[in-house]
Amino acid sequence: MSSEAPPARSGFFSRLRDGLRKTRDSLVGKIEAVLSGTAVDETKLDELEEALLASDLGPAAARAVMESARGAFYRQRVATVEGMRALLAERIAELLVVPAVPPRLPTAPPLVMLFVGTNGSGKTTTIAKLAKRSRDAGETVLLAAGDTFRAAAIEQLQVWGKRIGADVIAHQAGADPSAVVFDACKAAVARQADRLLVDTAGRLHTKSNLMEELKKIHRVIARAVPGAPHETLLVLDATTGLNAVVQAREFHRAVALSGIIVTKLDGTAKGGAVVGIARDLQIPVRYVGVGEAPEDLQPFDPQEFAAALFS
Ligand SMILES: Nc1nc2c(ncn2[C@@H]2O[C@H](COP(=O)(O)OP(=O)(O)O)[C@@H](O)[C@H]2O)c(=O)[nH]1
Ligand SMILES: [Mg+2]
Repeated sequence: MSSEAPPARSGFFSRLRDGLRKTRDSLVGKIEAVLSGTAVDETKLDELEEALLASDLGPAAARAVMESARGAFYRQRVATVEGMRALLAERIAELLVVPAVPPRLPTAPPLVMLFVGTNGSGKTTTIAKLAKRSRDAGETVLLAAGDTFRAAAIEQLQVWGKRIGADVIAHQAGADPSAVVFDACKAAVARQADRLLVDTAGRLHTKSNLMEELKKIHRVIARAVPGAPHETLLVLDATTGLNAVVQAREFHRAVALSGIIVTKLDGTAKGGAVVGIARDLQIPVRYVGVGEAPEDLQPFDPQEFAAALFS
C-alpha cells in the first residue's frame, strides 16, 4: 500500500489544501465543534444535522451526508468521533463523484472548448491558464475573443495570447460575437490548430439576450466544426456559494454544459458549495482554481478535494 502521490500532484495538494483553508475552518470547523469529545450520541447527530444544514453544502447534500451518518450510527454502530469524521469525509467524496460523460474527441483538429459564465467569474483567466497548459504540452492553440461587449475584454485576451504564444481571433468591440467565433472556427480548421478556446461575454444588455447569444454561438461552432464544441464549460466563482446552482441551471438549459470549472476557492469559506453543485446538477466539476497563478488551476479529483478539506 502506498499513500504517496506523484510529486506534481502533491505540490498541488498543498496548494489545494491552503486554498480550501477558509472552507475547512467554516465547514469542517463546524463538524469538529459538534464532534468534540470521544463518543457520538443522538444529540450530537442532531447538532451535526443543524451544522450541515447551515453550511454551504446545500440542503440536499446535507441530508445525504446525514443519512449516511445516522445509518452508520444505528446500523454499523460507528460511535466514535474519529469513525464519524472519516465517514463524513468519505461520504462527501462520494457526493462529489459525478459519472463523467465520455470525452468527445475530434476526428480531426481542432478540439473546440466553449467557455461560458457571468462577468468576473474567471473565464478569460481560466482560458489563459488552460491554453498555457496546452502550449506547454506542445499544442498549437487559437483563442476566440467572443466577449465583444467590452473593448477591455478583447485586449485582455490578446495580452494573454501574446504571453502564451497563442493567436487570438478578434473583431472590434461591439461586433457580433457569433461572427468572431465563426471566423475563429474557420481559422482553426484551416490552420489545423490542435485546440480552439472560445471566450464569451458574461453580461449583455439583458440576461435573456445573453442566453440567446450563447445558443447562437453554440450553433455556429457546431456548424463550422463537425462534432464541436467538444467541451462546453461553465466557469463559476466559488464565492457565489449555492447561488451558483441557480446560475448553472440557466446556462445548462441554454448550451448543455459538459463540465464546470470552479474558481476562487482560495478567497471563500463557501467551498462546500462545490459538493452541493455536484450533487444537485450532476454535471462533473472538471477543474478547480485556488489562486491566480497558472498552477493554481488543476483537474478536479473528488477524493483529493475531500481529503484536502478534512486534512
Ligand atoms: N484568487 C483567485 N482569483 C481568480 C481565480 N480565477 C480567476 N481569478 C481572478 O478573477 C478576476 C476575474 O477574472 P476574469 O478571467 O477576467 O473573469 P471573466 O469576466 O469571467 O473573464 C481576475 O482578476 C482573475 O485573476 C482564482 O482561482 N483565485
Ligand atoms: Mg473575460
